[in-house]
Amino acid sequence: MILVKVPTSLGALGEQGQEKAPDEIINQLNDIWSNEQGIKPSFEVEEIKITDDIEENYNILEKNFKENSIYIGGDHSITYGLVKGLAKKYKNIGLISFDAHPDLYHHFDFPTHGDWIKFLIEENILKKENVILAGIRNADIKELNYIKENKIRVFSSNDIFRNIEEVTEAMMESMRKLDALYISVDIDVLDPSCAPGTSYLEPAGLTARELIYVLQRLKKLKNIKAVDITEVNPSLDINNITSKTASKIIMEMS
Ligand SMILES: [Mn+2]
Repeated sequence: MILVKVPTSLGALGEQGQEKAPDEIINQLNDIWSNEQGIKPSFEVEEIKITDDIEENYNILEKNFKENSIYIGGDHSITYGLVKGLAKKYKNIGLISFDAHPDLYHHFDFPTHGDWIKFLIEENILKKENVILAGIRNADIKELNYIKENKIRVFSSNDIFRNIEEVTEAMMESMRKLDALYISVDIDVLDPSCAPGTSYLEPAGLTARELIYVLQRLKKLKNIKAVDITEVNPSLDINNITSKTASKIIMEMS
């Protein structure tokens, strides 16, 4: 598996620390001896060189997108450029975003970590019917209206808690037939007890076990082309819990 470091916090609008995550997460990988299938995957590590121009970075990410890679952010805005890269190679693409937030809140003229999904939809890079938001539990009213108007599929944290099997099955069913699938994980989809090292702590999230269970099932889909893990912030972490959890997610998805 190719691990691609994307060390940036530019899309987080002034927050800092996410740029330190790739090295820390890769460091923690050394402590995991095997994944839960009893396999020790081998990794090749690459890095996308980021500039201090956020819009230029999206072009760089799009141009450097490679299939069968796990991208390690960085703030969640990196997914915008990477999905554009995937969209250049495949026609009908899907996105499952695991996140406490919908990331549909429009801020400025360029995508940020709070609205990148809205940009992808409005720019016709991603069809709204091919988007699933998973783990949502704190949305702005404007975002909720957008979700309703555009009939975007949401499986909230509570939906996953109550019906993890059915929800996972439904995700797989709707994504199975697409040409390519992108899975994006914002670490704040997890409960703060499992991932304290992130900027927007949202109580009552998924446990690490619930997320890993869903991801292990999704991994069976043959059309997954890329995965990313974003918003880990080592500056806010406690005993490396968050970067360790992110490493485990990478192991299970490799
Ligand atoms: Mn989030």
